[in-house]
Amino acid sequence: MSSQCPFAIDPMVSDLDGETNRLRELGPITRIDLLGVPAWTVTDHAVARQLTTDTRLVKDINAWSLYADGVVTDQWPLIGMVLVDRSMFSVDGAEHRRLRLKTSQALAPRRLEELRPVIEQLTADLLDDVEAAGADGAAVDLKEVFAYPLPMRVVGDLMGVAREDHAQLLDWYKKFFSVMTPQDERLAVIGGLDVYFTDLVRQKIADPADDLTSAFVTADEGGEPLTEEEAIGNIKALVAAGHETTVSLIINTVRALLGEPEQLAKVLAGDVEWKQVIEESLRWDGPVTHLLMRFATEDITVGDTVIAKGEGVVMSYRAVGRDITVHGDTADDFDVTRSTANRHLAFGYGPHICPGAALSRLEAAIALPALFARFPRMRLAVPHGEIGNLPVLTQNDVAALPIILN
Ligand code: STR
Repeated sequence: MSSQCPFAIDPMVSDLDGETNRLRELGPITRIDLLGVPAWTVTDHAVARQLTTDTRLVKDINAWSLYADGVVTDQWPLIGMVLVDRSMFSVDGAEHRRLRLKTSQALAPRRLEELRPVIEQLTADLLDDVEAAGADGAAVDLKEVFAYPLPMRVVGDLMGVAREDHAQLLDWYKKFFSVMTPQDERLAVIGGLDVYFTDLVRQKIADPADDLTSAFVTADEGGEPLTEEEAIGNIKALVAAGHETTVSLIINTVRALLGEPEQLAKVLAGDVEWKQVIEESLRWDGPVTHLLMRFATEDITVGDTVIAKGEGVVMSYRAVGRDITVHGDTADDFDVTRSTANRHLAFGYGPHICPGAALSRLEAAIALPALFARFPRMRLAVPHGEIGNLPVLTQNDVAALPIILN
């Protein structure tokens, strides 16, 4: 290993801002320890752009020496983040473009306009649930009641996942992401997801419907269908990515605004656009803390650092969003009027840039104004500083957001 004492990422996420600052101080690319496993991480905007477009870094886990040599096994708590089926998330080059094509078509901004009324209705229904839960001044956990179900319903409809299965899926994914889940239980969850999505893909092969899963397995002008394994890999990636991250985008934005009443007032007065608020939230408190992982197929020199062939590289997108060379000395502040807000890499960069970016922005742009319009006197039920994160190392997951409606 290239460095003796890599910086250990705190699995309990007890001080995310402090950790982000320390990572940035360690340099543009630095050694970290991920629950006992060493890797490089990138904390710098320019280096992140450079390395997410460098074809010498690949997503295929077989290029990782620690995995190939049997040092990293299924006993590592983060194994599920890197050992995934063949899909658009784990393949590069021309095959990656083939695996991603139908998804980028289905999630193109123009196609998404058809979803707008659906998302508006889902939002209105969930706001009824919030109102019922918060009647008589009771504290409501806005995450659980509002932010959590919305993206799952949207991605579920898109992929053809039945509504009655959402509770089971959400429970599985909570266990999947939490570092506190005992490893045997996590592996059972991964097995359960595999059986679930295998059955779903087989059912769509037998009886295609109007959803993206069916599109994966149906031949059309776009060419050959994906294989069963590829379709399963893609749907797993899309359901996981499509719900967990957007929950955080919505809830972290609410948290930020409730902590800055003057900024919230500007937004509610129409002086700042929601679009701008959402970009600043993505930059400053985005859903993804550390994105695992790419692997070097040859030695790669970055400044005075050499990433050796076979080593793993993480993107610390939260640290990247705080880069002062891009966002200036106030990079650590949430500021809805910031002119550089949209220069974040919260959706990644390069060929693997999030294909769902426009969908998540659309969901947030519908959910947030509707929430504040319905409950304009909404306030936190606990002091702002008491709102902590779940023990999830890779994601920026607020534990709960208890609010009083008026
Ligand atoms: C979860 C487990 C699985 O079966 C497939 C995937 C692939 C896509 C991954 C997903 C994972 C975890 C969350 C990710 C998502 C892509 C985007 C999302 C990393 C490993 C983010 O949090 C950015």
